[in-house]
Amino acid sequence: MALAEINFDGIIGPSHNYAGLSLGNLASAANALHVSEPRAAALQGIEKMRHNVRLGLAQGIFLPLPRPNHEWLSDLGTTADDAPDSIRPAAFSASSMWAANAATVSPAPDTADGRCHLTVANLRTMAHRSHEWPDTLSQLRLAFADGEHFHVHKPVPPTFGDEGAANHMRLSTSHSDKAIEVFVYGKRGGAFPARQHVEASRAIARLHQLDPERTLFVAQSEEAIAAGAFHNDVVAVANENVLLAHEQAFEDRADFYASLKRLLAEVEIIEVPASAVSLDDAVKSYLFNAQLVTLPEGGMGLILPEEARDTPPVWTWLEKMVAGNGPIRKLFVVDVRQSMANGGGPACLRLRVVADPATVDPRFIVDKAKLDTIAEVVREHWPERVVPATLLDPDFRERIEVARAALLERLDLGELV
Ligand code: SUG
Repeated sequence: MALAEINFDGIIGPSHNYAGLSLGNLASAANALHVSEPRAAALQGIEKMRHNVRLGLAQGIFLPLPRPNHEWLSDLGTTADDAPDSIRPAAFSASSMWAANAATVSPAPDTADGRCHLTVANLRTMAHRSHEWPDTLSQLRLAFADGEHFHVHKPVPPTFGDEGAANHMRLSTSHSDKAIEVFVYGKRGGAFPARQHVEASRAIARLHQLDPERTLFVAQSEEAIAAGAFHNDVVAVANENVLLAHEQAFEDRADFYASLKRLLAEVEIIEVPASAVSLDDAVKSYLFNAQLVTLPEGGMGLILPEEARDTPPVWTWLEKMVAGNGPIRKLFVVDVRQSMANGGGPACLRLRVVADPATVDPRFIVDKAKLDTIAEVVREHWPERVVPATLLDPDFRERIEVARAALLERLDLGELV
């Protein structure tokens, strides 16, 4: 079986808007009620996927969820017409685009039964994200229906907040080797909520049948959460044997690094000192929300948002790093500004699954031609602009439902209606 890392990107949905829904996510707050551009947003996401396909990386997709979520509104005793202003934007949110929050993934080499385990995230901390999981679960159960190779779990009980792969890292000599799985949780974030609870992480490690000797639970630093790192992937990223992290990402970094070195002799820890890049610049630029990937020709590359190049201390540090003799050899810059304005960078937009692509439902795997098809549907159906009042318009509602249905039809994914 040929295991590969497949990046599943969430296609940015036609209802993409800026509603300022995520306390602790500074970009979401700063852009609240601004004009959004769903069509441009989705095309930016597709262009990022095209870029990665050109690099020779395996690429998958997840489809936008049904919005507005009529079932959720009905459970709340209301409808899209009558919903109070405090609820309506949450029912329309396109937040499932941030696929790094869809699930936590433990690939086959790490689990006792030799299957790849996925637990859908309950996302219980933010109202607009708390109703993603039932539709995400249906999609995961379709994409990874092959029970010989995958086990898709329902969410951990919502008492314990779980935000998926954004708070999980895997370190190993190569993707197909048994890895050290690292779960990063928040204790306190001061004014902001800690969205990942340690009990949720521990439950996932048990459900995924991980080896306790090779599983680490690491607290995120309070100062990182307070600075706007609402997920670990805003201050750290790992790929194979490399960990790239901000000096202030973890509460007890010495202890964490010592454990990693003990468990994985080949680990390379690249720490960005606060004296070179402040936490504020790390959060503003999303330097760590890059996709750190192994390139087919060897070496690793960082796929960064344009904001990283626009932040001088960050770019200076990055250029110096790639000029050295380290494992990260190349920098690539992509434009995902529409997603970034809601606090979602290149890494937020994708869920990494290490598996044999032949075992995944092929409708969720894309190549250049399929991306062209998706772009065609987006150009034809996705709205160009959305302002807060747009969500009140019944024609807009119909339009976004027709848009999603058109995409499902073109991709032969009618089951997801
Ligand atoms: O959960 N933003 C998302 C961004 C998620 C980023 N994901 C990772 N770091 N992996 C969030 O805060 C903003 C929606 C709004 O305000 O309209 C939002 O949900």
